[in-house]
Amino acid sequence: MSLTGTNTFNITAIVKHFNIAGEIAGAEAFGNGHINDTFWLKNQTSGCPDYLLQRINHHVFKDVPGLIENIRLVTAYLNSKMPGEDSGKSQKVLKLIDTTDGELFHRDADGNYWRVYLFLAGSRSYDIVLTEQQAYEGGKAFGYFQTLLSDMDPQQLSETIVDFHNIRKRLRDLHKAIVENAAGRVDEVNAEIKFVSEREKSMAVIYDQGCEGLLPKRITHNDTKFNNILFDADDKAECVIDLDTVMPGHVAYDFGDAIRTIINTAAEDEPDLDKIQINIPLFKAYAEGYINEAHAFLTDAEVESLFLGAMLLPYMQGVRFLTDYLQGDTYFKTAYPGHNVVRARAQFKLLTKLEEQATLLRQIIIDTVAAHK
Ligand code: ADP
Ligand code: GN1
Ligand code: MG
Repeated sequence: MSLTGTNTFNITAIVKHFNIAGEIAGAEAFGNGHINDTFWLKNQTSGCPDYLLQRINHHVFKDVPGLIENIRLVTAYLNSKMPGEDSGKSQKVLKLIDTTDGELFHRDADGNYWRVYLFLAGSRSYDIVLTEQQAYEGGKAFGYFQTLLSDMDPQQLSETIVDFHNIRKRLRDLHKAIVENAAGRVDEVNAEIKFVSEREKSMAVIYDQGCEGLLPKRITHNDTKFNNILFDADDKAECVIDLDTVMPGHVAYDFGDAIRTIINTAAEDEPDLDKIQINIPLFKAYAEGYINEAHAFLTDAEVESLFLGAMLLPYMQGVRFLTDYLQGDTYFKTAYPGHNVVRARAQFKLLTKLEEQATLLRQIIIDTVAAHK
């Protein structure tokens, strides 16, 4: 087996634990995810599929068996609701491969957790959205995903990361990181800390409305970064991936995180802040795709919350990157020492741009929903 960028893991030994068809020719480090380690397993036996091997980050996901059980339940539910391919509406559902012990993950002697998915051949994901069609398709994909899960009981799923989108908790974590100053970096980020403080009160609305029972908890994806959708060769959304955070949540978070990664003309970690502009046609296209699918189940309060989600998610993501920077880069994978603060600054610049266009963005959502009444 040829191993490219696979680090020190004994991939050959790990792969033996899974019920894989054919012979794997090699493994290659794959994808741009910030959390898990992903490897593309290439099959050398004709007629047998490729696979995707992942080491699940168990420092981030403390209960891996619970996480895998969530994915098993959600993928089974999606499969039971997905119409046949001839309906023209079908998307693919991620397929977990079982182990020779009949489990859906393998724990190795070093305590690492591994899982294998069927590799969706010929698909691609986008870190930066290029066309309105991609944005529209992305909106449809996440809207459809939520729609299919809208009558599944959220109580069935465990919280794979507690308080994941709780902005009050994220701000408490930031304040603690400032006080502790573990990496000695606080003095470098006074401007960013001020930016965060100025917006603290206005950003808690969704969380507070959720606590008051004004916004329903549904089964949501919670990591709707655009590269968590796979597209086919015709740029049709083929599959929603990265299901580790599928758990009870609010739709505004999914809307906001997708917008965060769609509307930005530059990369999430763009160091040149002048390159960070917003692309409003892509916002409109995503909103149309999403609302076309989801309008039937959204409450009025949820519709109102979508705009707030679009403002909150870049803010919360900036807070998370900043906190990780202050704590010494222990959560997100980084490529260089200042990576997390560059990411935080890029998110705050994006938020500034969104604030400038707030009235227009809110109106686009209102108009899109009104078209369905
Ligand atoms: P992370 O949690 O680290 O972001 P993901 O599950 O999103 O990990 O996977 C990382 C990347 O691997 C994705 O962005 C996508 O490009 C690719 N990928 C994930 N699942 C599949 C799959 N089943 N088939 C093909 N490519 C995939
Ligand atoms: C992480 O795993 P990935 O790269 O799709 C993170 C998201 C962040 C994102 C920022 C479990 O997503 O919450 O929004 O990085 N996932 C987790 O790029 O923390
Ligand atoms: Mg991902």
